[in-house]
Amino acid sequence: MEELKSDALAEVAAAASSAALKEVEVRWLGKKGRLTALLKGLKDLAPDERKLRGKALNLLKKDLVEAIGSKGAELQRAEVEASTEGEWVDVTLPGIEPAAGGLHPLTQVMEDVEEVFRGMGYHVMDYPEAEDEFHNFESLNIPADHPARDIQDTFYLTDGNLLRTHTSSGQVRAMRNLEPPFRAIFIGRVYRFEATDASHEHTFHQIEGLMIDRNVSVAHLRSSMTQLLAGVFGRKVEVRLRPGYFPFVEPGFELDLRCMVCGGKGCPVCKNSGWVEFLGCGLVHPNVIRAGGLDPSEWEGWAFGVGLSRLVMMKYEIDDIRWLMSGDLRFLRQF
Ligand code: FA5
Repeated sequence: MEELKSDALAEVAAAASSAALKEVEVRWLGKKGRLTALLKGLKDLAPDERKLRGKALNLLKKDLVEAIGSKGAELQRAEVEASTEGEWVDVTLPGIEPAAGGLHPLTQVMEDVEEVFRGMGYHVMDYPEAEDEFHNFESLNIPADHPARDIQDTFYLTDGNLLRTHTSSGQVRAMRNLEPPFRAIFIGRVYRFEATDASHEHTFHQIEGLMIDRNVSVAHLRSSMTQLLAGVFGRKVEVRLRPGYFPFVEPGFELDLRCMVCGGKGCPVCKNSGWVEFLGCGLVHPNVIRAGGLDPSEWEGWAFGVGLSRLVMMKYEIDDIRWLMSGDLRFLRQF
């Protein structure tokens, strides 16, 4: 029995790998293993001897199972250590930069414009994109038979409302919401059912400015326009003012900007004229003041509406307005 035990334990001790140990286990404890055979043979012995040998064999089996268990753990530890010995981490390697998004150029310029006007004491308001005819047209002195109401220019909704065609739709809302005198801007998306080209989109952004006070003049309007342009472009820009007709202002003007995409030489953005139509403005028509619930003999005002999309184009020299709403990452990654 002692010899058997020392044989078995010697084999366990000599096993150099988990696989070799497994073989030792099979050789002794497997179905046809040495110890298994001895245990099976017990049944042929006389009862007294069976009892004696059975006890000794079971003790041997217990010792062997224990020895195999602890040798197995030891071998496994060594094997894991050996397999990771050649592996290492270089903590000085530069990391992988996570992909980060950025603000759309329209949003960036929108925020710049808001800051310029907040600094001058303007309220920044937000009005609905889905509007009713009253706010988009009637209240602005645009009667039902005016061409701007033509079904071809306006996207009508099935419920009889429409997608605002300009931010001027907020003028009467502002007059009814704010206590005069006040100055406010409202920025947002507007929609027109029109053919697109390098400078025209069906969906674009405008900034509306509105000031209501006593004794308002065109000089106030001009100086605010100049401040807007200086604040947004941060450099001197060339502009020209010409008379313009909008039913909701009197007098009305249109302001053009020297095309910054081509420097005035002529390109598809300015349609080879060297100038880009940039904003409409004027003194608020008395009918609009009245629609806003104010007395036009006491209150006057001026208003302007800028094409924000065109402003972004001029600022970054973008040669086609359709890039702005394209969602094209090759374009957006440049900002
Ligand atoms: C208006 O929308 C008036 N509501 C502006 C206004 C406000 C006048 C307050 C007086 C007082 P107009 O349709 O011209 O006007 O558009 C104003 C500006 O929006 C234009 O000067 C131009 O810069 C821009 N714009 C007009 N149509 C488009 C278009 N399809 N795509 C891109 N920008 C456009």
